[in-house]
Amino acid sequence: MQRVRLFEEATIALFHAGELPAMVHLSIGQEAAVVGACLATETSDYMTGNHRSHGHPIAKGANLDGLMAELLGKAGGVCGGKGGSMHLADFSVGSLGESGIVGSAIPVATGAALAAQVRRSGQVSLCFFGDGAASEGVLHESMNMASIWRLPVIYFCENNGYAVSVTSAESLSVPDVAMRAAGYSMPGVVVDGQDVLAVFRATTEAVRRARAGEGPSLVEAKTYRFHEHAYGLVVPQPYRDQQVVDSWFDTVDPITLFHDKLVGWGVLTADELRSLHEEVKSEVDASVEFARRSPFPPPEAAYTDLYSEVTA
Ligand SMILES: Cc1ncc(C[n+]2csc(CCOP(=O)(O)OP(=O)(O)O)c2C)c(N)n1
Ligand SMILES: [Mg+2]
Repeated sequence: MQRVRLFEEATIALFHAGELPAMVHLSIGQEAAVVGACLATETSDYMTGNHRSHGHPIAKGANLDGLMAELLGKAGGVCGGKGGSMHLADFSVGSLGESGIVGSAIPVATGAALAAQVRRSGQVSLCFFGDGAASEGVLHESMNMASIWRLPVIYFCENNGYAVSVTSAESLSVPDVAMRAAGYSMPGVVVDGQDVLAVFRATTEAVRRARAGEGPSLVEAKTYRFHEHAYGLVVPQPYRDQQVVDSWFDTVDPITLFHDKLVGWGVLTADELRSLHEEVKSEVDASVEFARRSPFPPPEAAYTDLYSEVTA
């Protein structure tokens, strides 16, 4: 969770320094949902994200250097600098990719689950999406097919309460996205998205089910987006009380909540947590330096990676 948080805080600094070629969608506040879910999978399992997905490959184990260089559009980036913040993919950790088109990775994750089933590889596919995407047709078509074919997929909704400025109460026909699982004969559970262990437990059960051939599940983590929809974006109409949002850092910060638990249980001391923080900070700083040193891709690179190489 610290890796995700500090990586994203570094992107805020890069944005202000004018080094970031685009806006970034931050998952600050949502780290427990991101990390708790990924921890329930193996590195070899598949994962897809969305536009708010720096944390997903990080939690899946991706090296920070390649991710940071990708955000700066550099050749050393995990996609050669051609994808940027919203199109990270790192096959080495099962991260199949993300996209700025809301909902577009949902059928990709479903297809990956079908491939795993056909190959009997034992892999599962973890599919992240938001509350806004939960009302797109593509999720419903995917869940229907996954249920009929008992595909090993975990549909994981990070319900942060908003799709840009539209509240989930305004856009959802049901109080919980998880209720929609009933329409596709799969379990649907709501979990406290600020509690990393609760998310881990709920996702672990969904992963167990998927691996046992029992089919897909839907997990909904109720969480909070602490920053604006995209950092640097100004939404002309105020849609939430900034004082309330600011108070979330004191009341529902998943890192502070887990920190307090670990200290309370005597698992780690506050000093040990501070040095962990410093260790991660150095790792993130090193990734920024790596990204800065990496060159931009040459113009000819525009003509490569256009088609996949089909291997036997
Ligand atoms: C198909 C599509 N429709 C609309 C948009 C514009 N858009 C970008 S992010 C977003 C909101 C997505 O909300 P949600 O799924 O809840 O994810 P969150 O941003 O809250 O993480 C919208 C409408 C888009 N990029 N793609
Ligand atoms: Mg949302």
